[in-house]
Amino acid sequence: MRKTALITGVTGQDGYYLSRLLLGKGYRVVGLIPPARKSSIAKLGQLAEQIETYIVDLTNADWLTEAVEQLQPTEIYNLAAPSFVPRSWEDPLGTLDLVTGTATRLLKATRQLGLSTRFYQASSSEIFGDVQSAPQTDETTFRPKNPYGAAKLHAHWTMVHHRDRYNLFACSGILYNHESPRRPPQFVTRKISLAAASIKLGLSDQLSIGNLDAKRDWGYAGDHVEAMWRMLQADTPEDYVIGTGVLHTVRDLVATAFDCVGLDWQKYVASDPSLIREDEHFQLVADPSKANQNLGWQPQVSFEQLISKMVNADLERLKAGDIKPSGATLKAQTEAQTEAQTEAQIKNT
Ligand code: G4F
Repeated sequence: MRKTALITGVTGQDGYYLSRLLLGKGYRVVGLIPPARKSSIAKLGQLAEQIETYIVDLTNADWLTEAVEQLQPTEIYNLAAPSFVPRSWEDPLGTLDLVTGTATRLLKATRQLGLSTRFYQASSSEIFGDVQSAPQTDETTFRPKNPYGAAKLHAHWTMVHHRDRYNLFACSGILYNHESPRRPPQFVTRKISLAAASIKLGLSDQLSIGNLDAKRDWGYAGDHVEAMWRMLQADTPEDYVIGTGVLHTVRDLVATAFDCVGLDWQKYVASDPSLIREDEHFQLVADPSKANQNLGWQPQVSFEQLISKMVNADLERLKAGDIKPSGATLKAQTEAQTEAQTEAQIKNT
């Protein structure tokens, strides 16, 4: 029988890559979309025609339960989140409700309806926060440092409690940074790829960046969604950290991106102290060996290939006039402007 996958956050980067993967495997894919974001389905481009949408307020338990009852999903992927970490300081409660509340409501609905649906919770390396050891595994102590990380941790424990108490097939993928040409430009990888492409084409002449020494474990979103799916195909529900296991600095990222377009980054990039996040001296890096051993998962796209993919996509889109170049004004943009630009930028990705 054809499997049905229900996805929250379907119009985001991961929603796109996961839907593409599942459609390729013959799934019926249904995206749960809040009424206010109905038009955002267009962000999925041609995939939108193959995905069913179900309009539902994720903060409304009855409505969400009705959706689960009607759709009877084989698998649920709970990806919805306001994923730009600094934003969570502006709306900690809204972040908690969307991240933790949605997970809780979906798990409760699955349990109450007596379904055997398999449940994937999108967790994040932000739950480790101020880590005392590196690399991290799913056994590492959680010490989140921001409302986003705290909300993701609460959702993680809620999932664990439901799994233990009600014997649900539920698991968390604790994902490290994962990027693609569909990443919105407020995230550092895309900010840099767009700037490198804009400067190469003579559309911009500088890039203001935060901490060049900040380090992250950056992987490709297309690889990471494969791990999500594999987690739900396993014999037993378990949690996994998913990352490349390799750390790079923002400086490496800038140098790699500018190298792709044959430019010396030092002529164009300046560090702006107002963009530096406080208290970021920890090393968030995955030990993906459990995912490798149990799921046979390993990243296929290297850091250099990822950055090259992103820079080349931005070059093409800028040449086609599909997106606006980055510029000195980018950092001063309001979030609403950034969002609007993002929608336009990814429409043809
Ligand atoms: O790209 P970022 O904004 O991503 P961040 O905060 O690590 O969060 C992403 O990954 C998490 C782990 O998977 C997710 F949970 C989360 O939802 C999101 O997907 O920043 C990456 C690094 C940080 O260390 C930041 O301080 O880049 C540093 N950085 C340096 N200059 C900058 C900049 N980040 C941004 N956004 N802009 C800068 O100018």
